Amino acid sequence: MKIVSKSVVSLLAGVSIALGAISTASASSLEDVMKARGLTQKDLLAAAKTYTPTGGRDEYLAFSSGGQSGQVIVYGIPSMRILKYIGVFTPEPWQGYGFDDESKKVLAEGQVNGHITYGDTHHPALSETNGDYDGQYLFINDKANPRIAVIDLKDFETKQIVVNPVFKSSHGGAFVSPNTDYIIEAAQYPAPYENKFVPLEDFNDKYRGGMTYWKFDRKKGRIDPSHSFTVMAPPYSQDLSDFGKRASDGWSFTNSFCSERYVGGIEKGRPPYEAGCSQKDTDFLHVVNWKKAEQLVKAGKAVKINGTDVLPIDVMVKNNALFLIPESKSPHGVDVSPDGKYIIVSGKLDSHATVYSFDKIQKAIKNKDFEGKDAYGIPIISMKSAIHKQVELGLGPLHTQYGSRSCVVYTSLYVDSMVAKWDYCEGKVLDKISIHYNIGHLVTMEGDTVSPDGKYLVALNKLAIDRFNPVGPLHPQNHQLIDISGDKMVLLYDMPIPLGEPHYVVAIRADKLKPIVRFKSGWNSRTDTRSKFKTRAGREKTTRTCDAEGNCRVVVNGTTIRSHITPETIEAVAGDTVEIHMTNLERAEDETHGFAIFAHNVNLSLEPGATVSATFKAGKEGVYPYYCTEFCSALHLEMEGYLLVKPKGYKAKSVAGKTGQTYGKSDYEKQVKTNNDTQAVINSVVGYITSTNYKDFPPVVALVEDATDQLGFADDAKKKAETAAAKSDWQNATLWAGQHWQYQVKAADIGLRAKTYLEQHGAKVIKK
Ligand code: K7E
Ligand code: CUA
Repeated sequence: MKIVSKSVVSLLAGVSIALGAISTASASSLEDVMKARGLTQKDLLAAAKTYTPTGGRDEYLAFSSGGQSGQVIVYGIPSMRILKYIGVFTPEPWQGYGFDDESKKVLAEGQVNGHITYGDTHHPALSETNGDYDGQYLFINDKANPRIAVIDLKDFETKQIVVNPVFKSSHGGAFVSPNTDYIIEAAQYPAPYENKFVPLEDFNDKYRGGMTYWKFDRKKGRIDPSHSFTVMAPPYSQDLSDFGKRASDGWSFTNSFCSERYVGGIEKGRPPYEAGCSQKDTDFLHVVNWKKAEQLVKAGKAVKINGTDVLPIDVMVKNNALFLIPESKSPHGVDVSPDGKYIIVSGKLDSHATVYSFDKIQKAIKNKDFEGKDAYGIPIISMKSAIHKQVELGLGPLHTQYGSRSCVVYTSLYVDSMVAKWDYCEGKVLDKISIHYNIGHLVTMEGDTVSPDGKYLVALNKLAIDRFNPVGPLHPQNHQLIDISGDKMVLLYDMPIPLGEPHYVVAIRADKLKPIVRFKSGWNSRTDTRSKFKTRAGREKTTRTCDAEGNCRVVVNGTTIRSHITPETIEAVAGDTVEIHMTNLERAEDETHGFAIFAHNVNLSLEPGATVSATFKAGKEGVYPYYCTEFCSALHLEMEGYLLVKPKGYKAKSVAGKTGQTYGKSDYEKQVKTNNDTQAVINSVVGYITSTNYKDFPPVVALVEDATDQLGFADDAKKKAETAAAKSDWQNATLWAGQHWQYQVKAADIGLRAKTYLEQHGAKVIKK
């Protein structure tokens, strides 16, 4: 290929250098590197199991709670490379989340008390079909301000946040029923359902716990609060939950701590919560027939509290829909086996894990084999009647995940800082591995579904202590990747998580996810509808209208495309409300533009196809530059403009534009020469691409479409240049010829990307 334009050469040089470097041999041998870095054969083997060469993909994607960051972290397994932070309960500037009007609405609908800007996320849950992940939706709870968020995995964006109408905190959520009919959210700290003051002396009578069953409308992809309901529970601190599946479908399980109903108050001389809440040897596992509860709500047996349906305890008891079973001291995890026949509960203050048999529970219910009732009249099934096995695992067992082989499970041991692999059918420990340090949850691949894959386990460790370079007193968390494909567990990799305390992670086979690469044109991604502010190329406009009281509104319908923002100036008068609606006209993969304005907290992310809005008050007169925040092209820095806020009553002196440079005929001719040379480069690239079977490569087809668009714009600019030249208007002729060249460069850049892709993916030349 003959490269003729110097500027194009420098612009495109990077591509060929990168290609040339691939074959350059490393200066040192593997042995040298091992010696220099002090690596063992075992390290190399671990590295080979996680290392993912450039362009490689992960087998699984993990969705991690972002803890107090109120976000979700997405990373690949086994590479442990972070791919995305999804803004959920907290504004996330890069994605424009909480900055554009569309996402502000999502956050506002999920608002508690008007000013909450964080969430304490604990448990992400993937949507399921027949108990298996289907890759469509992700849900996550906020413990601090009891809420559930819905994230659509088509675009990895938060679509909805619902606020629990009766709880004042929530922990045992989000977990989904096998067909995602419901998402459970259990309370944690008991509180009155009504939003008013109730003294702690009334704790036993007026404070309540409970389980909310949020109805999910899959067709709309949203939770339907009007068909959701809450099962009231005693003021025990409900903790984790899980839905029954297969054998136990229709039931759900929620454990609890502090069934002592202890109320602390050290400032009044009372022993603290931690003492009062761990005195009894057992707490209660709540067993709920949610399908029965659903019928009771439909039959009008619920009462309305704060506008939501609540099933009182006595209604649940009378209809055989709520039972308790004792469980070991301060339990934490509750995890239903893939076949639904067993429920494993661990007690933080007990060295055992307890395996309950669903079959035995049902028998006890049928035979009314109860050891008594609690203070609220709920029948208690005796532990003895419900237990399949109790297994001594080690200190501080918490959470359990299932493996691919039947009867094999993995349980985290918080106090021991270990993972125990054990057989819950036979009740014996198979293997243990040390982790670093103090593990909370753990995740195996698709480990909470009806068909776990096993393969890898990630230990979600609360403390990192000495594992990483020190970065001050606040340490990252440590997610450790463990190979569980063999009999012995093998530690492979430490990944620091520097964004809050993730409690739980779910991991799905990557090929189940089918995210889009661009939005339909003019898309409002938060409502999943065409935005009414969608603007086409050439239809950009700015209007200013005032009402009778003299309140004025500037409405901008603008667009972005490499490398300009239309309009390039926005004029307003001090005190105006400004509404900016930007449509990104790009169709090319990964061509996102940003839009930020000085001093107005306007910061948008415009993914290809998206229409995004910002409404703000232009309060003070002044000059406010705006620009594109994504390095989108060689002329990204020139993607700029001005918001001019004029003082009231300002009169312009002249309408003519000013410029610092004038151009003559020779400038125009020089530019035309450059353009012709560039066209030769483009023609040669186009010649190569069209000689191949490029249509077999969808990413290349998309690039070719994009390049064709750019060349269309180029033609338009060329005509404008020629019209100006015909009138000897060399100033405009030169500038439009320059614009012509801009489009050519973009087309050439895209063409070369396509060419590189074809060469690297073995495209065949099919015509000469
Ligand atoms: Cu931290 Cu599931 Cu909230 Cu256990 S939870 S660790
Ligand atoms: Cu668009 Cu930078």
